[in-house]
Amino acid sequence: MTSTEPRNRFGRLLLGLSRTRTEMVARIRRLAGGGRPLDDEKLEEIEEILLGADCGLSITQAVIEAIRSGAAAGGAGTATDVLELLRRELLASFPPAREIPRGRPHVILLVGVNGSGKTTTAGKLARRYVEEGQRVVLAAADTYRAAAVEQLAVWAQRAGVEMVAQKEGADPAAVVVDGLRAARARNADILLADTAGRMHTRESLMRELGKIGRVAGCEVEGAPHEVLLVMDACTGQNGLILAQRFNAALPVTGLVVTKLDGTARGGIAVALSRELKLPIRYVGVGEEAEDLLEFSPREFVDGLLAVPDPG
Ligand SMILES: Nc1nc2c(ncn2[C@@H]2O[C@H](COP(=O)(O)OP(=O)(O)O)[C@@H](O)[C@H]2O)c(=O)[nH]1
Ligand SMILES: [Mg+2]
Repeated sequence: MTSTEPRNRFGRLLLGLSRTRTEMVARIRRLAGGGRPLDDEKLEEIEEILLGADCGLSITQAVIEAIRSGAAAGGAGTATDVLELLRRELLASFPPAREIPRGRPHVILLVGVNGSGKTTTAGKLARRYVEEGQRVVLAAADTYRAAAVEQLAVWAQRAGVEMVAQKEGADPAAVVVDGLRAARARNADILLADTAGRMHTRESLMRELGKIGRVAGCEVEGAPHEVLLVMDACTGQNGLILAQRFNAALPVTGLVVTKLDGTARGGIAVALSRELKLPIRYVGVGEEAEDLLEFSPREFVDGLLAVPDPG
């Protein structure tokens, strides 16, 4: 990190969303700027911009309809108007916040497809919770690859938390049970379990997820208290089906949308939350430990639509 990079959380969010913001907001500004009326051709372009940013069909259509009816009522249709409509529509897309049931230990499972960022997120969360003063145990329940355990071990060491693992090929549910028992023995507040990446189309792997959830529930009342589906922001609209399959195997309580820094299609976060009616718990905006931000709809929308820095 260079000394000129913003260190505060909103700064990190702004930085992480810069590609989407540049593509989407800068283009809308150019298009709608100059006070000329928004004719059909321009509306179509705005539609393309929003779809291109992966805002999804329903948000896009709602914004276009709102612009149309505003224009029909004699509205100016300036860039500021368009962005204000977009802001309102994006904000209205998020489901209401839910109460998260607390447990002791509080059990959090990270699930998702390969490479979505589960292990990294587990590490970042471990560190975050430790900084908040919580006692954390990590369970390395990705038993398919030895490298996954090593990767998590690095994070565990950095965060200074205990990690429970078994040998490659072990039953992931057994690792979670071990983790829970260790967490109880240490009087830990939180048990964070990383799991193997799985394709949502593989029935047996999806069943395994259900089993992990069930055994956790047998060990600790109400567990797993949180099942976080970790999704790469580049997943695109495909992510909807994927999420539905995971949710059917083990009810998902929230989303983590990672790699927002690497895409100009950050609208996907809003679209997923809207369509799945699932809250986003965290967003990933980089590879470092600090690059996992607690999600706030207002902050996210502000970060997405913020006026780009001049120069
Ligand atoms: N740029 C960026 N990279 C990320 C983010 N989250 C994870 N990664 C990277 O994505 C790759 C896969 O992450 P990993 O945690 O191993 O995925 P897993 O297979 O789901 O466990 C790694 O190189 C991570 O450093 C993020 O928010 N931003
Ligand atoms: Mg992993």
